[in-house]
Amino acid sequence: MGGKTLFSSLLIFILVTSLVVIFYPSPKDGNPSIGEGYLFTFAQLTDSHFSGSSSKLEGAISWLAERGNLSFVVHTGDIVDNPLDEAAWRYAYIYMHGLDGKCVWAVLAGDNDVILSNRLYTTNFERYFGKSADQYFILGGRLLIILLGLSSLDGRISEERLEWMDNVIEGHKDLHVVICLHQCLFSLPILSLTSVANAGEVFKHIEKHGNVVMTLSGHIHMSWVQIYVGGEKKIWLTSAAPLEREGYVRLFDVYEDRIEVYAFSLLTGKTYNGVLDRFTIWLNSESLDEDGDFWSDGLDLMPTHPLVPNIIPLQALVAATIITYYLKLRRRLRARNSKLKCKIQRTYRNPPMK
Ligand SMILES: [Ca+2]
Repeated sequence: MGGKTLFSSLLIFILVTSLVVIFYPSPKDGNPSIGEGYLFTFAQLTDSHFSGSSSKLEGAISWLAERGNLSFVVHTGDIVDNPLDEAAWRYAYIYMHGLDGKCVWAVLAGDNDVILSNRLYTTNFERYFGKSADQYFILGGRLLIILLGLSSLDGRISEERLEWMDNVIEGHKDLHVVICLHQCLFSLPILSLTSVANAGEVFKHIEKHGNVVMTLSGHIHMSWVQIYVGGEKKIWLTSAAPLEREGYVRLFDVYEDRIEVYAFSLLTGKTYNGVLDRFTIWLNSESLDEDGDFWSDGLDLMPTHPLVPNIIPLQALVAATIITYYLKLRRRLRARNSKLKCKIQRTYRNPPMK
């Protein structure tokens, strides 16, 4: 087998395995049907990032308002693109109030809502959505939802606010806790600067409690899931794709024993079935490897994907084998060519006697 063929085989293998990973099918298709133990549904929108008006936000809110079983809607920040855009704030207010009488709802501040050119502008956010950066809601006697809005230039959550959070959680020990904040608590290698600046401090506070199950964020404009293992219980750290791009709306069906997470876009009519869009959080799970890929949750790059990261060492192993085989083959061919050359030279120096 020639070198070109070997490398072609390697590229094909990497391409095929990568495609298998990307298009790995969800265990279920379409919206989940409501099963036994179902309690209620809540929704998350994030990063609508609009100037002037937004048919995407208006459409998403209208669609949510028509759903009969929705308990709560949270917008996790960057509802507008510019904190000084008065028209955008007026429309944001009108759109969100479309949920009045339908369900409880809340908006928390993101960096685009309150920061412009490295200056803090909270006036419009406070005028249209309230002064307090921190709020909490109790849903169906099951969930405690805590909102930590962005209120400083560096996005840090102060010790005082974290102590407030501790007291709220301490007062609701019987509830499962969901913390909403614009920036993520996890950091990705190329997006490490986008997480909460003092995430370590926040985790120290969260770890004091055994009932925090999930965090909801936006900001990085992509769906992602990581599981933080620490304290008494693991915590699902999630971010949702932005509303501004495809009209992404994330939904959470809450059951007695689990939360089914999925997503839909009214704009494209698309149901999102990827492993980062659709997954199940078991509220009292004892498992240390939720996706069964032999990587424990705390180390797993994608803890909802049963092939990742297994597929990465497999690709590396196949690549290393092919490269080793190619190098050995090349060395052998060179040795053979060298012997042949010597033989020809000897033949030339000692021509056969006539
Ligand atoms: Ca795993």
